[in-house]
Parts: sequence; structure tokens; C-alpha cells
Amino acid sequence: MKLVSVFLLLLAPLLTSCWQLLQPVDCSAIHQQDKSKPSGVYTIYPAGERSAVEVYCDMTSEGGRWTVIQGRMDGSVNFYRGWDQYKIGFGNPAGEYWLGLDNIHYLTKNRKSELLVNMEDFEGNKVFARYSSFSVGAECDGFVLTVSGFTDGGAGDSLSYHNGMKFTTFDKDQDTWPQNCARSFLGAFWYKDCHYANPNGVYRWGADSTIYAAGVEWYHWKGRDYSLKTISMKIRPVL
Ligand SMILES: [Ca+2]
Repeated sequence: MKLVSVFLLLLAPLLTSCWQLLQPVDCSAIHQQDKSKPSGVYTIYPAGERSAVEVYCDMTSEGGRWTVIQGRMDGSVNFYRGWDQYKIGFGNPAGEYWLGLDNIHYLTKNRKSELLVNMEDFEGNKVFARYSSFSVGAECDGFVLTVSGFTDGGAGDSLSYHNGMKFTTFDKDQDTWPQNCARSFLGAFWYKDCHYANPNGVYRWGADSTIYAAGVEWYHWKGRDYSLKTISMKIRPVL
């Protein structure tokens, strides 16, 4: 009996490293294991062995290793959802989805992470915005966004304005505006008073001013009434 215990103890570090190989925490870990892995849908474990979740890994943009936390591309998924949905995540990792605030928190809480936001308009123009530091706090503090270190890839900086804000959904108002920004701009985000970026807004097909500033927007690139064709937010640990 004793011998078995000692044996297991000796084995423990080996088992732990095996689990890390079998249960990668993010797309960066998958890339580190095998640098030939292509972009696509993979299972990651942001918070231990019971936290399996499917995500899209971008293994090519700007050196790859990116875990996609948010993606819009065709309007196939309804993003006008409440707090519980934004907390746990929703959608399809092969298409449009939101990874979930809990998962984003786990992925960024103990590791310095960077953020890349890729976007495209309906004319085929592609730009990006990059931030050298990105993290999301715990639910008990309102999932506060911390973002800094902007680099311009043609998109302009529409996210630094949201730094330090809590997350707001139509059923949980944590913005600084008298009304609820999520209800007025039909999305869910780290709204302030209210937004320069509305990536979770209503999917529309390009220029559309039917409802002011409610589209999938990145103000510093396309203004208030242009809804983007695609936008994806992706993170990776800074090595
Ligand atoms: Ca408010």
C-alpha cells in the first residue's frame, strides 16, 4: 500500500505534464505542442479538466497561437442576449460565437495576454487593432476590462475608451450612462457612455442608419452607421 502511494507521488509530476499535453489551456498551448497545427476548431481547458470548451484557433495571423474569444461573420447567431449567456458563452466555434466572460477571465487572470481585433468591411478591406495588454476581471467585480498598449493596423483605437469598464447586458446595467447602453445599442459590451466599439451589436449589411450606432461597429474605422462584415477578437499569452 505504502509503495503504491510513493509510486503515485513520484508519478504525479509526469501525470500533470501529460494532462497539460492532453488538455491544453488555450490555442497557444496547442501551437506549442505542434507548430504545424492549422487554424480550426479545437477543444481547450481554460480552467482545469472539467472546463472543456470548443474554440476557433487562429494559427496564422501575426504569428498565430490566437484563441478567438468573439467572432461575427454572417449574422447567423443572435448576439442580443442576457448576462447568463455572456457569462458562459454561446454560438458556434466554427462560425459566430462568444467564448464567455468566465473563460476569458480564466485565460487572462494569471498570464499577461495580448489582444488582436481583425475586421473586414463589405468592400473587402481588412484592418486590425492590436493591444499589448488585455485582461478581464472576475464576475464578482463585474468582469472589468483592462486593455492598453494600442498598435494601429489601420482600424484606429476604438477600444481604449472602454478600459476599466464593467460588462453590461440588457438585463445588467453596469455602464456610466443614465440608461442601459446594451438596450439602446442592442448589444452587450464593456459600455461606458456608451461606446466607440460595438462588436456584439446587431449584424447589418454595411451602411445602415436605421437604428443609430446599433450595428457591429468600430467607430474609428467606419463611423457610427456602418456595420462590419466580419470582426473577431482573439487573445494569446505574451511569451
Ligand atoms: Ca446605465
